[in-house]
This record gives sequence, structure tokens and C-alpha cells, in this order.
Amino acid sequence: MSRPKKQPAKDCIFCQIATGKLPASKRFEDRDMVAFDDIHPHAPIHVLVIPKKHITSLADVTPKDKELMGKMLYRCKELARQLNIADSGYRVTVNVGKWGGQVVPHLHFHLLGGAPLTERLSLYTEAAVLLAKE
Ligand code: DGP
Repeated sequence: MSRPKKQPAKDCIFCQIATGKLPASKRFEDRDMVAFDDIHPHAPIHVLVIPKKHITSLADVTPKDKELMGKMLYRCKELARQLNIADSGYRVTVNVGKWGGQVVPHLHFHLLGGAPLTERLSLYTEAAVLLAKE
């Protein structure tokens, strides 16, 4: 039997952060979402914006989640302003699935900034492609 989507997923670290069971440096919280600092930052500012309800990945978003997705993206914009990276520029990314580099199976938007970011959005090598197909 599948688990209702609004329940926290057992063993999901981001659900545990959302419910306060695991600590995190929170930047924002409301009834729909939480934003907190990434534990392994890739830039001086690296914040993760997650929905409170468990959605495994962007690939699992349904039409009912459209408003939530808009709110989360808007929150990235607002956080960028509050964290003083709006004028210099920043990046919002979503990794989806194995080849997309998603490690934590709970949807999250990465907000990155505070330094010039590399122009390369993706990095792959022929060797990595061959290994992945094995
Ligand atoms: P992704 O590769 O898109 O699934 O990114 C997952 C990010 O989550 C990664 O940058 C590290 C971060 N992360 C993993 N575990 C924790 C945690 O327990 N706390 C916090 N704050 N961040 C975490």
C-alpha cells in the first residue's frame, strides 16, 4: 500500500528537518516549506528550499503541486534578496534522479550565490556515461 504523500516519509532526512526532528540552520519556514543552509555548501550562500510534504523529486510533482512550486521558486527569489545576493546574481537548480545528481530523495531547490559561479551547468565525461550504462 502506498504511503499518503502528506505524511513524512520514514527515514527521509529532509522530512526530519521539516518536522524539527533533525537540526538545520533555517533561513525561512512557513506552513508549506522550509529553507535551510546546505550542510556541504558549494558556494558562500547555499540554501535548500524544500516542501514540508514529502515529494520524492520534481518528477513526482502533480498538478496539485503547481501552486506550491510557484511559492517555492518565489521564496528563492525573496531569500536571494534577504541574503544580499540578488544584485550580484545567483543560481537556482533542481537535481532530478540519478543522472541529474540527486542524492537526497526529497524535492529541493538549491539557491547558490555569494561568488561568481561557473558558467558550466553540467559536467560529464565520456567515461562517466559508459560507467552509468553498465
Ligand atoms: P542533491 O545532490 O541535489 O540531492 O543535494 C542534496 C544536498 O543536501 C547536498 O548538497 C547536501 C545536502 N544535505 C544532505 N544531508 C543534509 C543534512 O542532513 N542537512 C543539511 N543541511 N543538508 C544536507
